[in-house]
Amino acid sequence: MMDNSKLKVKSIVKTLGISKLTNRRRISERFFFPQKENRNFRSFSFSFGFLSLIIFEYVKYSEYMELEHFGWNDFFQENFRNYADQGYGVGRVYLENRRSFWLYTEAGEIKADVSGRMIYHADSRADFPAVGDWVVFRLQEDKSKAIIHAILPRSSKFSRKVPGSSIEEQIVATNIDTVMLVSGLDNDFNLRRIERYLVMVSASGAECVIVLNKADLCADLESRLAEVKKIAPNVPVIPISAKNDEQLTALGSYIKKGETVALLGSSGVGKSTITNHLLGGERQKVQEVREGDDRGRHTTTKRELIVLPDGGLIIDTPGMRELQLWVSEEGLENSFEDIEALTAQCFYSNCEHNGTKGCAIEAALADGSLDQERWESHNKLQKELAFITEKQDARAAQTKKKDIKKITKQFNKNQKRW
Ligand SMILES: Nc1nc2c(ncn2[C@@H]2O[C@H](COP(=O)(O)OP(=O)(O)OP(=O)(O)O)[C@@H](O)[C@H]2O)c(=O)[nH]1
Ligand SMILES: [Mg+2]
Ligand SMILES: [Zn+2]
Repeated sequence: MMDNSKLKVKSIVKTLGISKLTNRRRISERFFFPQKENRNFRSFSFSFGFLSLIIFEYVKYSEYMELEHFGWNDFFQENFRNYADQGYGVGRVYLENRRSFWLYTEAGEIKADVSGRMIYHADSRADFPAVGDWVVFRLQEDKSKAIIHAILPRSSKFSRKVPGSSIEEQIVATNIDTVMLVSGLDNDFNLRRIERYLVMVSASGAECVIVLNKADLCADLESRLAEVKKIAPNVPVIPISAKNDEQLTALGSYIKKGETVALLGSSGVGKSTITNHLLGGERQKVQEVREGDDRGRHTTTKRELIVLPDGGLIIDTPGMRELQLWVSEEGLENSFEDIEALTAQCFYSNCEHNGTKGCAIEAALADGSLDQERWESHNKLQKELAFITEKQDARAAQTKKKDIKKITKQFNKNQKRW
């Protein structure tokens, strides 16, 4: 008598059609001349294939899920394809400290340094990774550290000129979907500074939302809102008080799963307070602003990319003391569409808006439809932009010269070898 388990095995084997595999003659028939009788085997193959496909898709999906958690999408996937074929790993920079980088990867968080080759080829600090970047790396043999070999193309970047006299780009954050431009509704409120930020955000390639924080300290919210809407007619403006959780829900629709939001704005406006409330804890250090000037103490000292419980990503940044442009002419035009439209109406196409006949700008200033301060702010930014562009061009020419020198040197070296 067969025991129970043997019977079970036999019935499974029969169902799957495996028993027929023992018959050699039938094997060739089954594979090369499929007939009615091997229907069981075919159904097994089909089920097996189908199951494998499901498992494969699941594994693939769960991998993507991991990276998507940090903002991975088709754009980066497409740019990573070649590296993936060569066995590289990919991770997102969430913190930077003196040329060391911390990455979110599928296998967890890891510290990384840039490769010697990357250092050799870098012309400026913009050629190094920044917070928000997706970087291509290889793990060191002991797996304790990663070496960054390349930066994947950026979908957006917010840059400024480095503080001081040096003409160099500093990347504040990259691969941002939305910039939340935070401004205080207390004594810190400054329309001209918002204008400057708007030019820079417009050049970054990210969407923009203006967050007017500390509404609890503002006596005339309506007129403040009207003033901001006038200089940024196409940008959503959200008044909140970060200390009030209920009001923070107004930001919810701009913080989407797998998307990155960067909080930018002066020191003390409440960026870290907002971050903490969205996180539901006291993660970021927050400090009282100094008495008298409301300018804070630069409490946050490092940019950091943080994963929120709802799946969104947020970059908390330190308030910037110097905010000098590093943009193209386009950034300025986009943020001053009203002035662009007026300029197009001037009688002379090369109108200098200086007592010229038929000048639409002067007419608008006279009837009050264009604020004198906004006009002056535009001119100041335009001048700054012209200065920067000139310096950038000079620098680019210098770099080109350096490159040619490098290539010539290499060429001469090779010639000698021959
Ligand atoms: N009254 C009021 N105070 C606020 C509000 N939001 C933030 N604060 C206070 O403003 C101060 C500065 O807030 P932070 O969050 O540290 O400002 P920050 O923008 O991160 O500043 P940095 O890190 O220096 O760039 C703290 O004392 C906060 O408690 C608000 O909505 N209302
Ligand atoms: Mg802060
Ligand atoms: Zn004119």
